[in-house]
Amino acid sequence: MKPRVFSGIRPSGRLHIGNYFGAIENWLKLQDEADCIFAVVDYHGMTTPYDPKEMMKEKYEVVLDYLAAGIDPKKSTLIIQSQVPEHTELAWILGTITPVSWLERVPTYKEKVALHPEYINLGLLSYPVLMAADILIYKSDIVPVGEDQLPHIELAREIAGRFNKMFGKTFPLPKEALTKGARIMSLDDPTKKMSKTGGGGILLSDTPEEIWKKLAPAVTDPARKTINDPGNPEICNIYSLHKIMSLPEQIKMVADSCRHAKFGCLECKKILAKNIADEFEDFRKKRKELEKDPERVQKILRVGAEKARQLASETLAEVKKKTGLG
Ligand code: AQP
Repeated sequence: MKPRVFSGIRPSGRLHIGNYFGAIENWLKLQDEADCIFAVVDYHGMTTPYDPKEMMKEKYEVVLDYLAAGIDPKKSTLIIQSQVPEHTELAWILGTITPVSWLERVPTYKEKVALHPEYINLGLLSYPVLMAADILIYKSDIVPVGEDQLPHIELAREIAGRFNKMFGKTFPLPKEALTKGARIMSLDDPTKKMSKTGGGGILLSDTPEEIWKKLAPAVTDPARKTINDPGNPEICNIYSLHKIMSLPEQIKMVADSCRHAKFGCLECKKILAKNIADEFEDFRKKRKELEKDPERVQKILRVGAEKARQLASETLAEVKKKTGLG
C-alpha cells in the first residue's frame, strides 16, 4: 500500500515562494509516490481576523495556485476542509483527550496571541487539535510542511499516541517531510518568516515586474553600506534565496562578487529576480488558463470532497465505535 499524505494551507492570501519551497515542492514529489490529500484549510483561516467575502475569494485563489503549481487532480485529492465535516467531528473527540497545557506551549499560538491580542479565541488555542484531526482522519503517514509547522506535527503525533493508548491502536504516528528550503524569510524583515498576512513575500503569480518591485528594496547584509564595501553573503537573505533558486555556478559567482565587492546588491538581486520569474513562468501561464475555467475547478473540488468523505467517514466510524459513540 502507498503511504498516505495530508497537508493544507490557510486561505489567507495567494501563495508565496515560502509556501512553495517550504511545502508545495514536496507535495509535487510525493504525489507520484504516495496517496495524497491536499486541502485549503478554511476552518483554520477563521482563527485569525478575516473578511468573510475575502475568504470566499481566497479559497478559490489558493486552489488555482495548487493546480497551477502542478498538483494533479488525477494523482491527488484536492479538498476544501469545510466540505469534509468529519474533520471537525474528529477534532472534537481528539479535543477531549488533549491536555490544555499541551496547546498553551505551542509557539505559533503564542505568536498569534502577540500579533492579535484582541482576537484570542478558543479556535486559535485548539488549532493544533483540528490540524491533528485533518491529518489523522485520513490515517496519514506523512505531512509535508514548512519548518514552522513542526510543533504542530509533534502534537499530532502525541495526540495520536494518546488516543491509541486509551482506545486501542487506530492511528499511525504521522511524520513530517521537510524540504531544503524549509524556512524562507521575509524580504522586509529577514528575522521573520515570509508570510501571506505578514507581507515580505513574492507571490507565485507575481509578474516579473512585480517580482522586481519587491526584490529591489529587499533587506540585504545591513553592514554593507556602499557598493565598494565587501558584503557577507552568509547573513544576506537574498543569498539564501539564491541558494534555493539559482544554478550552482551562479551561487558561487554571487557569493564571490559580494565578498569582494565586485558588484552591488542590485545586480545580485537582478539575477535572482530573473531566476524567480523564469521558474514560475509556466505557473503564470497555467494559472491564467485555469482562471478561465471555474467549472473545471469546481468539479475537481466536488470529486475531491466525495472521495475524501468516503475515507474520512470510515475512520470516524471506527473512532466512534472505540470511544463509545458508535
Ligand atoms: N516562509 C515560509 N517558509 C517555508 N515554509 C512556509 N510555509 C509558510 N510560510 C513559509 C509553509 O506553507 C504551508 C502553509 O502554511 P499556512 O498557510 O497554513 O500557514 P502559515 O504557515 O502561517 O503560512 P503563511 O503564509 O505565513 O500564512 P499566514 O500569514 O496566514 O499565517 C505550511 O506548510 C507552512 O509551513
